[in-house]
Amino acid sequence: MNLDRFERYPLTFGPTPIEHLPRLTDALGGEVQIYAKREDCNSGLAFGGNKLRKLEYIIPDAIASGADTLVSIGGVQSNHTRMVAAAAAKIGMKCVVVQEKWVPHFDAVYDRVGNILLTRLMGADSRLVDDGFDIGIRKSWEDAMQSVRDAGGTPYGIPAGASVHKFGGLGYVRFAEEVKAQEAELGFQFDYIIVCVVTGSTQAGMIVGFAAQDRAERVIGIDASGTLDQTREQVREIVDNTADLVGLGRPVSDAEIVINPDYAYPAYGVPSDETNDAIRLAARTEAMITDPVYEGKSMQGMIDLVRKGEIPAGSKVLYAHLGGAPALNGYSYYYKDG
Ligand code: 5PA
Repeated sequence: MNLDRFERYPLTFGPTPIEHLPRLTDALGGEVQIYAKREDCNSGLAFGGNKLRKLEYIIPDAIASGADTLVSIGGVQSNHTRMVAAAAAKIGMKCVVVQEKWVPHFDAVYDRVGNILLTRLMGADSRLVDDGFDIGIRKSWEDAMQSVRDAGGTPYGIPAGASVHKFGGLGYVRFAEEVKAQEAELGFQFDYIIVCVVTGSTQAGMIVGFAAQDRAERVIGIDASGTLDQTREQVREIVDNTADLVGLGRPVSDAEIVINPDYAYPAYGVPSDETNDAIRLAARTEAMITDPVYEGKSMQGMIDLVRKGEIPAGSKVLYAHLGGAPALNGYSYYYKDG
């Protein structure tokens, strides 16, 4: 397996730090050591996050295609569309992003603040449409590509979350190699890696990368989509494509794809009381800011699995913090009292 043969356009600072979280560890009983890998601090581009690691392998293909406009899609508070807008600004391309009504959340400034504000600020043409949540290929996205062609431009399409793109899984294969190198420096190995999953390529890339180290089943995906079957199917597809692409040399079994559906309630993009409690706990113990759509749910999942003893005493856990904090601004009412 060799990632070096894929061209990578650097959008991140380099390897992300792994930090111990001693106060969160203590708050959860002190028997399981909690660490975080700070993908949320991975770049100076518009607050960074997991999508930049994926886009590093996609941007060279976009440039080689001769395109002049990146076209992508997400919800109103999509982090992904923010990151595509950032990459476009950085490489000097235009950007069109479709923002669908993925979330049944009603806040007067939801479509004015946070991610969408930043997206607009970076010059992207952000188009609000009424369609509901779906991680698959969308007509609104195909229409947006056609609109670029009709205007005489050359679009380069990036699907939701940069996931079902042929190179979408590569960034997080690299993450697994990076963790291995960092573990060698730390002098120990992590027993579990916790990661939020929605469109799938973050976890799928990790699964392929950790499968090469024979520990893919230690990657626990915490579903935040609420559409488990579709997410699982999409992860499976990206795992297979990515494994082929990098030459993993063996099939990945279903048992190596671990996704826990228990924390996605009440719906994609809507935090439960338990999600909000998890967000508060991480903020108050470690000043680590997680969001109500993604990382708050994986934080909730990690906390619950530790408290229930499903992650056994003595384990070391690596929480992959994938970013997403700007969305908090669209949910201010939940936190008006802290
Ligand atoms: C997102 C995704 P995957 O989509 O790769 O499974 O990653 C889930 C995820 N954490 C986890 C954060 C902060 C995320 O932004 N965000 C999407 C978006 O449009 O922002 C693709 C859904």
